[in-house]
Amino acid sequence: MKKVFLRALGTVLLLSCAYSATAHDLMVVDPWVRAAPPNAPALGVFMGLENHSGADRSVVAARTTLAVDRVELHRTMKVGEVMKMVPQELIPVPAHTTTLLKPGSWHVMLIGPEKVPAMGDMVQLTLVFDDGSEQTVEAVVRKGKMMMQGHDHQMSHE
Ligand SMILES: [Cu+2]
Repeated sequence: MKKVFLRALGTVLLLSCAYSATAHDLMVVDPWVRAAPPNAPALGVFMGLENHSGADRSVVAARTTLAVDRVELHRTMKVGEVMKMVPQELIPVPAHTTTLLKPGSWHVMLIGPEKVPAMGDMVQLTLVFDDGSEQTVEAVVRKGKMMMQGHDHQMSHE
């Protein structure tokens, strides 16, 4: 009798875990688009991705309501001797960690905007995750911080 109860309890716990995983265990924090000149060929989108769940997640695609040629997942990394933006299949967000999308690192790239949005405009961005879930956020257009330390330091280093 006790065994049956425990098994039932286990099922309930499993179900509740599965259920909570579909809620917002993955939080998008402070999404923003780097302000760019009107003729910019591409726009960088940055944010924090907080995974509060015990499951590894990844961003596998992104789309926007802004008129653009395409949206790509990028990572700025060293290729040979130079820093380059390299298209990525996914942006990993391991369990219980935060992946920071920031200048000089991971980012979403909006390529070929028909019209570059102005400072203060909101750009709607939908992130698609590997489990099929999606999240839509409004990213504000603002000036990119001049990063004197951290990643951009490496860029000017070599
Ligand atoms: Cu890029």
